[in-house]
Amino acid sequence: MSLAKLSYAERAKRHSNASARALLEVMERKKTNLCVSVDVTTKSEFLSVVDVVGPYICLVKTHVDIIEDFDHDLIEKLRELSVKYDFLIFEDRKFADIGNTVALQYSSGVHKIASWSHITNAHPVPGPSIISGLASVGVPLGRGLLLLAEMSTKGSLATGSYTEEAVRMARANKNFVIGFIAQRRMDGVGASPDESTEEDDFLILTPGVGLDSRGDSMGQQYRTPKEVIVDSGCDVIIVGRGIYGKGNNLDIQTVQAQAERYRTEGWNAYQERIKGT
Ligand code: S5P
Repeated sequence: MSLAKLSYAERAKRHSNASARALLEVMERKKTNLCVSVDVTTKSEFLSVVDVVGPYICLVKTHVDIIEDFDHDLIEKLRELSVKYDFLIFEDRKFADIGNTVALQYSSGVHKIASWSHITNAHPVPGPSIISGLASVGVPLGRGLLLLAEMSTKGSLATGSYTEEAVRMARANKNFVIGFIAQRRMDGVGASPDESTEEDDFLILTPGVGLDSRGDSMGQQYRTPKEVIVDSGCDVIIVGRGIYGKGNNLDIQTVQAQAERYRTEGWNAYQERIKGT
């Protein structure tokens, strides 16, 4: 049976990585597979969005380098909110350099990502050394890594043999790589015919999700939660502008209503998937 048919709770029990287990557990506990991507540029907007979407999400995705007044007080407040509302934190850093450099970018600098972000991600483009570099920092802290096996944008180069190689790199590093940023399940992708991959439980976190639009003017492409969770077997929907909007004026009531709407759509789709035969 494909692991896509198992409940998040059952998968949590079987998973060996602490951050993957914690994510699956919180998804089951809060009945949500919604990750909100909070791509706003000030601390106050960031914290008001997180405060209002907190009850509906399993994960907050950050781009801390776009916050103009970033400081560690923001991280402290984000941590407090993550405890108050019970969600995990994912810094969408998209590391892409040699092992030594990414280890420093992950542990040090202004942001000290590894100290607060349960999950981060990396492009597989440099090859396996990017995983060993990041693992030297992340494994002792119980962190998890996602590889960008595919992207949501028009004309993405992350296809075919590149995607297959990303999955092979993940299989060789299951102590740290917990899954993929991808548009579909990766079961068996890139495996040789005699290789057994049935027990691999890679989480699929999927951006490019929108209910009211099919894309933006800069190459982003959107699919619905049902297309992503039921048709493509992904686990977590990542939603940004579909929830916090596009303009400069945040309307907090709309943000809350949209978070509730995406949470319901995502959870219903998941239930349809695990009940389906
Ligand atoms: O392929 C990708 C990978 C990522 S992580 N496509 C993406 O859009 N993302 C991220 O998801 C992107 O950096 C942004 O933070 C979010 C999508 O935002 P939205 O406003 O289009 O929903």
